[in-house]
Amino acid sequence: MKVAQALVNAIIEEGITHVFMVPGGIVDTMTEALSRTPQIKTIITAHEGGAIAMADGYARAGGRFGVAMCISGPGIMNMITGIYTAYMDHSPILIISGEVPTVWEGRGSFQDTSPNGAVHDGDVLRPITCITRSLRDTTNLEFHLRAVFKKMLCHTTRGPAHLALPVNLQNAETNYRHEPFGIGHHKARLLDPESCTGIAELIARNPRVAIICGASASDSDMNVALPQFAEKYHIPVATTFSAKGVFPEDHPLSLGYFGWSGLRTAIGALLSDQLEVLIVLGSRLNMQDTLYWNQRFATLKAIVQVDADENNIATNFPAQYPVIGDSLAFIRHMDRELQRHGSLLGDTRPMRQEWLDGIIGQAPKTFMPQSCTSSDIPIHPARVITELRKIMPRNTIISVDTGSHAFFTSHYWDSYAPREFLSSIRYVGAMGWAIGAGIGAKCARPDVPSVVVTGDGCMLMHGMEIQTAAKSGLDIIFVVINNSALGNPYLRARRISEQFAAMLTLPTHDFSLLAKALGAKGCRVTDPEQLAEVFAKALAEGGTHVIDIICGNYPTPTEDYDRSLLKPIAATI
Ligand SMILES: Cc1ncc(C[n+]2csc(CCOP(=O)(O)OP(=O)(O)O)c2C)c(N)n1
Ligand SMILES: [Mg+2]
Repeated sequence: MKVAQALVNAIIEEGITHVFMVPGGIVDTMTEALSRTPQIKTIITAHEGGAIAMADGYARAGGRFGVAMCISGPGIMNMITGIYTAYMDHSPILIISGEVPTVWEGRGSFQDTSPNGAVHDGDVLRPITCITRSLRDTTNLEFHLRAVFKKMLCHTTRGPAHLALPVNLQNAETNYRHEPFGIGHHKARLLDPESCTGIAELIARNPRVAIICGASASDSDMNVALPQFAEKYHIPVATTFSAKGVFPEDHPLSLGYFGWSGLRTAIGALLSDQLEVLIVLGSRLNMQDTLYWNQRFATLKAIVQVDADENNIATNFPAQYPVIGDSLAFIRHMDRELQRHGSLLGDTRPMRQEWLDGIIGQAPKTFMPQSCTSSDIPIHPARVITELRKIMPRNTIISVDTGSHAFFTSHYWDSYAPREFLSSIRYVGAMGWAIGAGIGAKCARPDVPSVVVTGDGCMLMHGMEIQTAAKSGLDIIFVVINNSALGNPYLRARRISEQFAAMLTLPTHDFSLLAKALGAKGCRVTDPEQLAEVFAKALAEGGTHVIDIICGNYPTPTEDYDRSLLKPIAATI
């Protein structure tokens, strides 16, 4: 068997169903092997930037890993932004690239980015992958593959892993058989119970406790255990932006998400001077998760910070109770511990409820709730998201792009389970990512309804992937918040000058026509009263839909609030 076939077999063994790629001479052998493999659907994308975002969306929605393939040189370079995004968000992706035959290396051959080429792909990728390897001979195939899979999946190093295969080695013979890496390899349920000493007493003595769940906690599959734990001890739960849905956002104990464009209830509770103890599950407490490192986090009585990677603990704020371990293991351990303090926690329940009533019961959980029913023309994005949420089924996977539309979407869209709200706005936020990610998510979970919310600027960057969705027959609704502007910078610019704002406007493109040109169904909406009907029709019809919605540039739900927080920071930069 050829090495190319052995690698394809390994991907099948791991239960992966899709490979996203752009072909080229240097990966012809691999591509041909895929063409003979009915178990894997190979999606040929418009651009390698789309392929890597699709592999990322596939990994995030599916919970395993994604596979992206490309040629050396320009193929890899086109993937850079997507690889960097996956690296920062610890999204596991196997990136396979070809390389020139080893006898051509370093001799001025076309697309030679081998270790001996003028530019080496591995050198470029090293800072943004958890591992990069170039196969030098078949003897070490097993060792290199083990290293690549292990680093890609292991919970401390998880992320994009790169394997380069020179053409002659893709064609070389091997008898390698892949042993799949079972779930135990990357979902270690480890916890250091000693580090939990004293936490039960702390919670029992300080009734105003809240939990904030971050992105890495979503790997712990806590969707059943966390609500049970919260209900049993009556502890409210917020999530960060990137962990939206890890705790159902319509649960009576949900505070919603905290951070940029966060909900009034989450911001009210976590920044309240009554809060005593904050339990942080799987967040590094970075800039976004703490609203610019809000000093309230430094004045709490105690932070209990739980993370499987000790490097993430106490990096931004002191953690009086550092816990190294998995969030689900922590919840289970604390449940056993707290049972011993049951009556004490039961006694403090009314105090917690009174505090919560003051926050949750006070007013709607969103800022500017009136914009959800706005009849304004051009349409208000809050109205778009409100109508969309009403039509789409509860378990819809939504992929959200980067721009002001992201803030409207996250604010007014409720998610109810992990892996159903996909966004790259934690560290990177590259425009157009969600278009590919939504396609990958649909491939990973074909039975779940899928929607992408993007902007007109994002469409100009990666809208060509609409053709990938359409030709693959995928049921995806792409909602374009078409505000004729690079809205996010535009909103800032218009506070400064008309000339500055004018630079950031865009012509009003008709993305419904683009959709039709690319083989998808397209329509345009200008009246908010049409939204519900158009969404319902697209959902019922199936297929790839692009709904181009003419919107205005309204302030984002927390624009004024965010600016008030930024003011003291702005003075220091
Ligand atoms: C690759 C990339 N380039 C630039 C930016 C900076 N940026 C953030 S949002 C934005 C405009 C997005 O425009 P659009 O897609 O129309 O969304 P809107 O803000 O109008 O909703 C820009 C240029 C970015 N995040 N990513
Ligand atoms: Mg725009």
